[in-house]
Formats: sequence, C-alpha cells, structure tokens
Amino acid sequence: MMRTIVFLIALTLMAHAQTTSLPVTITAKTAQPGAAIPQDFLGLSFETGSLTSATAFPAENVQFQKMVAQLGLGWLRFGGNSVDKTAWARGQRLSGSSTTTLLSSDVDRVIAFARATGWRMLWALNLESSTAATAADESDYVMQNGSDVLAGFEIGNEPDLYPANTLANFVSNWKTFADAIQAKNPKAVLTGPADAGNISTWTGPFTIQQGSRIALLTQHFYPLGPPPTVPASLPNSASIPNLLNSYTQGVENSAGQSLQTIAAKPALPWRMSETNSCYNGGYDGVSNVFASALWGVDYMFTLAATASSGVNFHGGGSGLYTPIAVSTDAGATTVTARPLYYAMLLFGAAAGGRVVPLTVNSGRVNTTAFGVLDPAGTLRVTIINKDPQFDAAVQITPGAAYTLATALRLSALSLTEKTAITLGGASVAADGTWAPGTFETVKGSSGVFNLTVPAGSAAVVGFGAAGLGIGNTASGQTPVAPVSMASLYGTNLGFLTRSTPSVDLPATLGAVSGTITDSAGVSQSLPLIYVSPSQVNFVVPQGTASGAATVMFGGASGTVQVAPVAPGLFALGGTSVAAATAERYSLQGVDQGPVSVFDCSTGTCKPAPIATDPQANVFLTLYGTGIRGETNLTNVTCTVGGINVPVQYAGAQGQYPGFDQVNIQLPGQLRGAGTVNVVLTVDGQKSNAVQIAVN
Ligand code: BDP
Repeated sequence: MMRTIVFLIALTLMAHAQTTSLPVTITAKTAQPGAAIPQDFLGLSFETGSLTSATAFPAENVQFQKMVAQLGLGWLRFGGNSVDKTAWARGQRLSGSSTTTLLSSDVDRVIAFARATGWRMLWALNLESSTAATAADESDYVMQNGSDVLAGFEIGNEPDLYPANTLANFVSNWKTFADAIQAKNPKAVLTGPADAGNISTWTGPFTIQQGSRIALLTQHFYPLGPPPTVPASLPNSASIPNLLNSYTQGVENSAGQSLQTIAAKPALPWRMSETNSCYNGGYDGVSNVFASALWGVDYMFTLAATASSGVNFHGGGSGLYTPIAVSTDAGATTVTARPLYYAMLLFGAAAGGRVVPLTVNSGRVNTTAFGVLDPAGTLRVTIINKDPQFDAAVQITPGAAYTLATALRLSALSLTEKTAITLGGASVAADGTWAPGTFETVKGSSGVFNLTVPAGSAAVVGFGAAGLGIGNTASGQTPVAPVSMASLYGTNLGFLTRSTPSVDLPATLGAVSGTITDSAGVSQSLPLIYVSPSQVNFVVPQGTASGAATVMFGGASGTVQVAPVAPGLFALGGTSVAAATAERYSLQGVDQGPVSVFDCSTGTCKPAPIATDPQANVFLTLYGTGIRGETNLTNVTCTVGGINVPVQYAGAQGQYPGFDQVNIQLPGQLRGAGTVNVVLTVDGQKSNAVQIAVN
C-alpha cells in the first residue's frame, strides 16, 4: 500500500513537472535571401598575455588544434587587456624570460598554430603602453613570418576605456601608430577601433575619420556584467533569464544594426572581434553553462542578420566563458569543450549560405529562429527555444521546393548543465572529436514540417529535395562503371563535410550513408570517399550489374546507368586542365626527372607548356576513373590534339579505391602544338577532354 502511494505521488509530481507545448509557426522567404554569412565567420579571441607561456596557450597541443580546426574556417584574435601591458622584443624564450614581454619565438608558435588549424589571425598591438616604433617592429615580424595566416592588425584594445583618454587623443595616437606600421610595411592591413562600447560616440566618429585606412571595422561587446558590480536589479546583470531574454537579444541586435550602419558608409565589413556573455571574465552559472550555448547560437545569428562578418568569442585557459578550456596539471594538458563550443559547432553546420528572412510567430514561447540558404539550395532553419518552461511545437513552411527534412538537435538536461551536452546526439569526445551517429528525420506533409523543440534546447532543420544527380567524379558524365569514383549531387545530403581518412571506405561518413540497387535488384551500401551537404563522392561497388541502377541517399534518390567501363579524366578543380604528371627520359632511357604539366602559381591553373625536343622522350600519366574495366589495351585509345598516341598502360593506379591511371608517350609530331585536348576512348566510350600544352 505504502509503495502504491509513493508511486502515485511520484506520478503526480511528474505530471506537474511535465512541460506544455505551445505552437510556433515559421515561414521561410527563400526568394529573398539577404547577406551572405562568410565561411570564416566563427572566431576565437585570446589574451596576448597568454602567448608568453606554453601552458597558458598550448599551441603545440594537437587536440587543441583539432578542436579549433573541426569548427571549419575561422579567425583567431590575439589581444585583450593584456596586449596593452605586454612589451615586444625579438628573441628566443628561455626559462628565465619575462612573461610580460612577447618574444618573436612566441609569435612563431602562434603562427604554427594558425597554420595547423587553417585559421587566420587578427593581431592586436600594444597602443597604450608601447611606442609606434615598437608596434611597427612587431607588426613587421608578424608579417614577415606569418603573412599567409594574417588577416590584419588591431591597434590597441578598447581605447575608449583607457584612463583619461579622449576620442581626439586616441585618433591621433592611432594615426601615429598606423603611419609607423605602414611606413615599415605599406601592405599592413589595419582594422579597428576595437572599442569596448561607445559605438555611437567612439566607433562611429573613428570610422568617419579613419575608415579609409582600415580594411575591417572591429568592435567588442559584452551584453552582461557580473553582480554585484552590476546590481541584480539591472537588465544587464548576469543571470540566465537576462542572458536568454528578448531584451538582451534586442540590445545585441541594435548594436549590430548600429555597426552595420557605421560600416556601410565606407563600405567596410565589420566584425565583433572580441565578445562573450559577461565581462570581467564571465559569471559562474551563466557563462559556463548550457544557457550560454543557446545564447551563443542566438547571438551569432542575430549578428549575422546585421551583416556582421564574424564573431570572436573571448576566452583561453580555463576561464568561465571560454569555448575551449585548456588546463595543465603536472605537465599534462587537458582540453575540453565548453557549452559555447557546441554553439560554434552548431553554427558551423547551420550557417553556410545567405540569410533568409523568416516570418516567426512564437506566441508565448521565448523562441527565435533564423534561416540560411546555401549555394546548392539547401535551406536550414535554426530554432532556439530559450524558454525554461514551454516546449515549442514548431511548424515550418519552407517553400514548395522542399520535400525532405532532417534535424540536428542541441540539448542538455537543464540550462545549468556544464558538461553533459549533445549536438546531434553526440558529445565532444575526450580526444576532441565530435561525430554524431545519424540525423533525425523530420516529418512533413503538404509542405508543412513539424517538430517539437523542447524548452531550453535548439535544433537545426535542413530542408532538401528528393532528387539526386549522379555521374563520374572526374567527368560528370554517365554511365558509371563498377569500381569507379562517382559523385551524387543533391540538397541537404547531411550537415557535415567529411573526407574518409583511410582507403578502407566506410559505409557511413559524417553520419550519412546510401545504397545502390542494380538492374538485377541487388543492393549494396555506397563506399564513401567524401560527404558534404551538396555532394557525395563514392566508389561504385564491385559487382554492380550493368543497366539502370537506383541510388538512395537519406530519403533522396536518383537513377544512373552502369556500364563495364565509363572513362573519365581528372582535371584541376574548376578547369579542364589535365591533372597529370610527366617524366622525361633520354633516348637511352635514362630518367631525367619530372616535367611540369600545369601551373597554378597565379591562383588559376593553366597548362604548363611541356618541353619536348628530339633528344628525349616525354611520358605523360593521366589520372582518371572508370577505365580499369577493360584490360585489353587494344580497346583503349588516346588522342592528343587529334593525333592517336599509343597507350602503354591503362588500369588501376593502385593507391586509392577506384582511382585509375593511363600512361602515354607524347609523340614528336606534337612538338610546338600549344594547348591541345586529350581524350581517352575505352571500348568505344569517349572520356571528357582535358588539356595539356606542348612546346
Ligand atoms: C574585455 C577585455 C578582455 C577582458 C574582458 C572581460 O578586452 O581582456 O578579459 O573584457 O572583462 O574588455 O572579461
């Protein structure tokens, strides 16, 4: 009896705790896309002062590098209050070196970190307590050694907060430093003013006066301050309700709009180069909990909608608001994902493309939503339910083109959760990787899709169409052959871009998978080489029968003809320049080394004239796929500039699945031919034409 009562009480309590769902309706206006969100929108910001210690900024830590790189492209910004207290000198850091002087060997470590992550650096220089000559020397060192990863310089940190500083005084000092930096290096890219606030009183006038000298307008912003410094009664006092309410979002939005207006006049991009939830290092229970992840997603989209070119979340070390925490204990470095890191991961998966206006009716639920249309036509709608109480019963009308949808959810048990957070059902693993298992299917009928976004969670819904295009990866043509590389093209094929790290091709990559069913009705899974939201590369499985095959990927499908051979030749990205190599031999058969076939040094690839002369033979190796199905060389012919040339080898290249190669000797008749087409014919099937040039 007692047991039953306890059970009933528990049941009653559960019933009371149950959240109520309230309707939220969203309609996308895909026909009116707005600003493009740059691919390198994401950013992190670190104290310059941390760079003088290998434990404070563990640049060599591979997991730290991997967690940054995993976010996609982005910006690393080094600055903060410490930049204006840090001296500069060229030299090597030794055990006794001062940690308040940045040394050139520290800079080398940071440049190596930027290269390892593929992120670019925004480098702040000490304005407050240094000299123009010193700043110029530091900028010169960074440029000489890291121009490939350098986005630009900020001069000083938050000059609007320097004691007794005036705008006029700041602008005049800024100019002195800018002149010295550019006198040393006219190509130095300057940004600014990196104000703490004072958008209308400092940032605006600075931009009017110095806008022509900067390539990027930068601003800092912290919506909340810690109590009791900021009394709890004020709307900007750090608390979860204040972080997530529409008032704070409104303040962020109007800051973004003011900056957009200021930057628009001189046609500058603008970036929130240092920001986070709460100043003075963040606030425990607000900046380091799941609520900050929901805030982060909402904030980034809010700024993207005001045409911001990016956001750098300030952090480093194990500070409260840092997205990636690093700490060293007894020589061992631990790197962990904080809630805000999940916000960045979500944004990376949701924000490729142009902002799409949405009509959102959120009623009584504290919910925001943002739309983005990618270049291939995938629509992604991110819904952030910031409400602590009400679930959102979301109904989305994405537009007639969309018939399929999948979702990626960001969740935790509560808004105060610090570590148990999942995105797409997966947490960031101890080794720093995030690898969701599958994506959830979102049901729709008659153009309306429904999903519940629980109180205190977010979801990205990706919308796509049901059709797939399929063709040879090298040529784009059909048919495709067994054990050849093929590509499928579509929309919303997944949320992630991943390449397989091995030659043992997996059936699932980036949480997506597909099948091919041949004309005999036999289904096999697709061995995956590369996946992205709009293109997937795979190898047509061995044994796939000739005839029409059906390829299924997620809910989408397409048909493709399969034939024993289907030759395609690889060209260099976006051109028809042969992706080929050549080797020169003396008439006696002595290898005289490689000969260039293409030149990409100018950024666009062109055929490099292949030097031929009567004293040598030049052998060309073409790379392709769909060729190995014919082993009898008499059925393989190749024309170069219309001349038939003997084929010495045509078949597997051996290193990668489905990757073939063809070896030919360039005949003397071609000497001086200039740019010519190369075409392969296998069993009567012609490949695409690729170009080489012959001198
Ligand atoms: C910014 C400073 C940065 C601080 C941050 C904070 O640039 O160095 O760490 O405030 O107060 O104003 O958290």
